[in-house]
Amino acid sequence: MSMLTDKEHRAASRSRREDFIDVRGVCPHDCPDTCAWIVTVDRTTGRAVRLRGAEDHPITRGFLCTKVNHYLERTYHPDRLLYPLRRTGAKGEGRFERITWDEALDEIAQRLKEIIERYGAEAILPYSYAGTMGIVQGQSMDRRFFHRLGATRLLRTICSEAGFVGLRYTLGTARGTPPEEFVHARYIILWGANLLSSNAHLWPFVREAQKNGAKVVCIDPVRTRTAHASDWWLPILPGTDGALALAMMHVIFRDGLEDRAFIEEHCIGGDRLREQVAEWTPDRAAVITGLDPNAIMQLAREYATTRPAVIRLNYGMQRHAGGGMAVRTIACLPAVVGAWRDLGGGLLLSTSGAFPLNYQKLERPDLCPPNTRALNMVELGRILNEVDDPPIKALVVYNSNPAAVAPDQAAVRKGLSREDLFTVVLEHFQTDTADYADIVLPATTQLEHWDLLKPYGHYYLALNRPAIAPLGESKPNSEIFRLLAQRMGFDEPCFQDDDLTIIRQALESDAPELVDVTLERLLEQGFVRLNLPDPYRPFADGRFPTPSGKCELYSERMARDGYDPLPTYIPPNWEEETRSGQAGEGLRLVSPPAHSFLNSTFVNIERLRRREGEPVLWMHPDDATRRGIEDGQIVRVWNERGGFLARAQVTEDVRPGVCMAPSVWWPKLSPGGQNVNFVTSQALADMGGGATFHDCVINVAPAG
Ligand SMILES: Nc1nc2c(c(=O)[nH]1)N[C@H]1C(S)=C(S)[C@@H](COP(=O)(O)OP(=O)(O)OC[C@H]3O[C@@H](n4cnc5c(=O)[nH]c(N)nc54)[C@H](O)[C@@H]3O)O[C@H]1N2
Ligand SMILES: Nc1nc2c(c(=O)[nH]1)N[C@H]1C(S)=C(S)[C@@H](COP(=O)(O)OP(=O)(O)OC[C@H]3O[C@@H](n4cnc5c(=O)[nH]c(N)nc54)[C@H](O)[C@@H]3O)O[C@H]1N2
Ligand code: SF4
Ligand SMILES: [Mo]
Repeated sequence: MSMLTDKEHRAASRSRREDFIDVRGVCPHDCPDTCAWIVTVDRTTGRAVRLRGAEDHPITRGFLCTKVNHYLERTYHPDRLLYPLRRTGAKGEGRFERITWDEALDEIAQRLKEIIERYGAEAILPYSYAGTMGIVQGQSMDRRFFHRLGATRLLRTICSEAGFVGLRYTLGTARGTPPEEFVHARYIILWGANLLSSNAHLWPFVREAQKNGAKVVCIDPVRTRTAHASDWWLPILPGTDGALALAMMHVIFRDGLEDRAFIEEHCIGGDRLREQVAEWTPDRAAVITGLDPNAIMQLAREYATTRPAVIRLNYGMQRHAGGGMAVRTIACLPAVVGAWRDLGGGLLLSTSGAFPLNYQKLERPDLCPPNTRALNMVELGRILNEVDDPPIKALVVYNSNPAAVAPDQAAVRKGLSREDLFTVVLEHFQTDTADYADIVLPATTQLEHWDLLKPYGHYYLALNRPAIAPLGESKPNSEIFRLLAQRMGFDEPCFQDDDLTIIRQALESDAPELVDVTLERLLEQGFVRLNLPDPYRPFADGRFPTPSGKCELYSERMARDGYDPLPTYIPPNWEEETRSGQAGEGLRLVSPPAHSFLNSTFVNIERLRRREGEPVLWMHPDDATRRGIEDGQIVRVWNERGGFLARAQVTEDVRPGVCMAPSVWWPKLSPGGQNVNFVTSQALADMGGGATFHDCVINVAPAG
């Protein structure tokens, strides 16, 4: 790795082996892979000189992705925030002056106290997501602080809530087929999942299965890298996956391909489901999904008759009005065909439900006054502009970049610009969000702090050791909230806990999965597999942790919560907008992860930004021609909420009627200062208050 200058290289080759030390850690990013890594540190300089994937980790298998291979470059980037800053220019302008930590913390504490005095603590809103997925830096001291404060609670829904809730209705938990067991599968459906870009460590297992004769099917409106590497691409219309799954079940029941024994023994509602899907002919689903009815039939038959069969569902397909119900419906498929019986069969959306960490201790929800209000992070624009009684007067942002990633940016920025809003941002870099801050606090990166990481794509818990000292005056989030707690006069002992104590507390649990999972083992080995059977077939003999103990094809709980208790189809919002003519000549837009970025992280790393090029819009030749757009031309994309500029990439790799914008660019590093989230909407999905980023109608025209 060329993290060394020439001079350092010469010094390194002179120095002795014992001058270097390997430190075990783990990638903090919001990615299912949670890779174990090894950092080589030059003891003579204290500098990290090399970063590599752990060879002995069964999922990481010695490699990191395109983005994190450049984590050292990010850590030592000349733009790293190293000192606390106070705003001197207008909000959003980005002019700041250096101040001391004491000045920064005193000012924050004083402003928060004034706001509490005048408006009550609910006028304060924390805003965080998964900039780091670490328990210490994002799910402990911070949560304690805001609970004790009595601040408005944040519903962290922006990514996975709709699908998570839908999955739980059917299976009772977020668990699934372990990634390493995909090698045994003979039929693999990648459903709204671009593995090669966003779940790279599952791919080698899929590839191995494919080499052994498995068929790999990719269901995605876009012919992604992953679709190219698959055997069959089904270019579905966005937000219509539920209809496809219903038609698959129609064919399976009609042709007698269901696993009657599994349904009888381990499911509830088999007969009612059979009746429900009777109307879902492939012809009907074809009109909705834009797929060929014969393809739907073939998919259903192959899926039901090839074993083991596994579905990798990812979160892209649930960012729609009916995203929760679609996941709930697809999650019925493996039970209907009995795929859970087989090693390498089943379904994987998330494994996060398998990690019963001690959240009571970590987050101390008991410190939160009863009935404290909760607001949905997807609606930040609405919250900052419309919520009253009390209005939000202080916003504390950490592990998130809402001025890039939240939908309906015009509303978000109008809110962030409010002169009466006191905003604090904990960051590594001067993001668009940090430009709106009153106070910016420099945070440490994963090389500089302790943490514990719980993956959502496999079953290995991992420990992160700090490898280097904090750069500049940066501090871990945990330390910043400890210091703020002191300033606020919080004297509960939990505000004194240091980071290793927090990690110990996370593991204090009687849950069987955590038996023998201890800090000592983590310190020794770096990562530990949960205490689960090996190999692990989560529902091979049923035992679904639902209220009935069965896979709930029919769900009493859903009926109680106001949903159809049976799988059904909830159309995307774009369908209504298109039908009512409201959308005019509108195209549908999806904006999934760019290969070289991680949400909005890494966009400011030159090497990765160069690789991504510039904001682009993929569109089908038919759609381009109709609008007089040529490949390579700059286009304006807009709807009633706002717009952005992109370079048209005219390609048959996206289905007609759909455009794709790889995301999430920093607005301030984009032409015109706007990104895709100026057109996405704050509308919520059907379940869990989830976001609907890919449920979006746009107009496109050559830029004037
Ligand atoms: N490189 C990279 N990796 C990432 C991320 C990143 O930003 N960059 N983000 C991380 C995060 S936060 C998450 S949540 C995960 C998962 O993030 P996801 O958003 O699930 O990402 P993908 O796996 O790329 O799956 C998205 C795919 O779904 C497709 N899609 C969109 N709408 C639909 C639909 O209605 N139906 C179907 N069938 N497909 C649809 C998109 O075209 C895209 O190819 O990835 C993580 N990994
Ligand atoms: N159009 C569109 N929008 C999307 C999506 C999409 O697919 N399309 N995906 C959505 C999804 S799935 C998600 S999960 C959200 C993600 O949204 P966010 O969770 O906001 O993710 P990032 O954009 O990566 O921003 C994380 C920020 O946290 C900072 N950070 C990282 N580690 C630390 C730390 O230890 N301390 C502090 N203080 N800061 C840290 C990083 O520097 C970075 O600026 O975006 C959503 N937005
Ligand atoms: S972003 Fe994902 S694939 Fe890349 S190193 Fe981190 S965990 Fe691994
Ligand atoms: Mo996400």
